[in-house]
Amino acid sequence: MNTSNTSDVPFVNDLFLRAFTDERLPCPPVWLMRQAGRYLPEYRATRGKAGSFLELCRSPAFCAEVLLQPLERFDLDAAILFSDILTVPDAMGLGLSFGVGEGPRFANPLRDEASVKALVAPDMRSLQYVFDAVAECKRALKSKVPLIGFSGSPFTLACYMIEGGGSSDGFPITRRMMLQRPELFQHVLDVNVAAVTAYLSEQVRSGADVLMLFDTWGGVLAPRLYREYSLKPMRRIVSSINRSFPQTPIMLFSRGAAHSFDAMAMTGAHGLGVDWQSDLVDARNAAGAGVTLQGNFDPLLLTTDAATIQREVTKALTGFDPHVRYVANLGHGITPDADPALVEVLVHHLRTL
Ligand code: 1CP
Repeated sequence: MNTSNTSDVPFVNDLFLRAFTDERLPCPPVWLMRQAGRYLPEYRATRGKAGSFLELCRSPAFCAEVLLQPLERFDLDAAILFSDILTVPDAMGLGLSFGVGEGPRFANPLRDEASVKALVAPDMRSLQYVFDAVAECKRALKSKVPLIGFSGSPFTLACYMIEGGGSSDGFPITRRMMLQRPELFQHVLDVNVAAVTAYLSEQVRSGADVLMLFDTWGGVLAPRLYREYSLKPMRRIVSSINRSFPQTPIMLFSRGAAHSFDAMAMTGAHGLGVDWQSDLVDARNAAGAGVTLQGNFDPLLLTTDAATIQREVTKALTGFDPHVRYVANLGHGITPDADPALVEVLVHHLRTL
C-alpha cells in the first residue's frame, strides 16, 4: 500500500482547500456532486468500453479517465474519486450488482439475526482496487486541484445492506430492525464505523486530500433518531480521522437533516453539505461561523434554462456571505437528465460571485 501522505503537495489551484480556513476568497470554489456520470456522453462511452458500471469502478485507469472528463469541460476547483459508496458492503460479501438502467441490488441482504451477527468489517485488501483508483486519480490530476475521497455514512450503508437495494418509501425493513431490534441494528452500525474509518484512512494514505461522508438517507429519521443512529456513528469516524489525519478536512452531507446543523457542526467535521431543501442562511445560523458550508442549488436547475439558473442562484445566496468558508455546489447530485450546456452556465455564473 502507498503510505505517502500527499497533503503537503502544493496545488496549481488550492481555492477549495482555502475554503476550509477563515480566509476571505475572491470567489468561492466550485465543484458539483456527481460531476462525473451519466449526463456526460463521454462518461457513457467510457462505461461502454469498461463493460459495466462495476467494471468501470474496478479499473483504476477508467476511473481516472472519467474523473477528468468534467474537469476538461468545466472550470471546477475539485475532483471527486470515481467510485461508489456500495463498494464497502460489497466487500463484506453482500453481493452487489446493478441491473441495466436500475439501481443497486444486494444478493445477500442482512435480513436475520444470523446474517447480522456474522457481519464483520472487510479486510481492506479486498478494496485495494479503490485505493489504486485513488492513487491513479491523484496522478492523473497532476496537483491541478485537490482530490476528494468519500464513503457512505454508517447509517446510509446500513439502509442498503438491510433493505437489499434502494427504497422509495424510507427504507421500511431497515427502520423496522432499528426500532424492534436496536442491538442488532447497532451491531451493523458498529461494523460500518470500523469499516468506513479504515476505508477513509486508506484513501488518505493513497492520495485523497479531503474526505466526504455521504449520508443520503439520514433524513428519513426523526431528529432524535437521526442523532442517535446517523450522526453519532459519523462523529466516531470524524474523531478517528481528525486524530490520524489532522491535515485532512472531512465533510458530512446528511440529506434532509436541516434540524441538526448545530449538532453536525459539533462533531469536529470541517465542512457540512447543505441540501437543496434547506436554506444556506439557516444552516449558517445553526452551524456557526467556524465550519465550511457547501451547497445548495437545486439539481433540477440543470434541466431548466440560463435565466432561471442565474435568478435562482442569486435567490439561494441572498443574505449569505459566499466568500468565507463556502463551497459552491448543488444540494444533491447531478441527475442523468442534466444538460451539460447548463452545467457550463451554472459554473460560469458561480465564477462571477
Ligand atoms: O449506470 C451507471 O453508470 C451508474 C450510475 C452511478 C454513478 C455514476 C452510480 C450507481 N454511482 C455512480 C458514481 C458515484 N456514486 C460517485 C462518483 C461520481 C461523482 O460524484 O462524480 C459518488 C460520489 C457516488 C456516491 C453515491 N452512490 C451515493 C451518495 C451520494 C448521493 O448521490 O446521494 C449513493 C446513495 C450511491 C448509491 C448509488 N450508486 C449508483 C446509484 C444509481 C445509486 C443510488 C441508488 C438509489 O437510488 O438508492
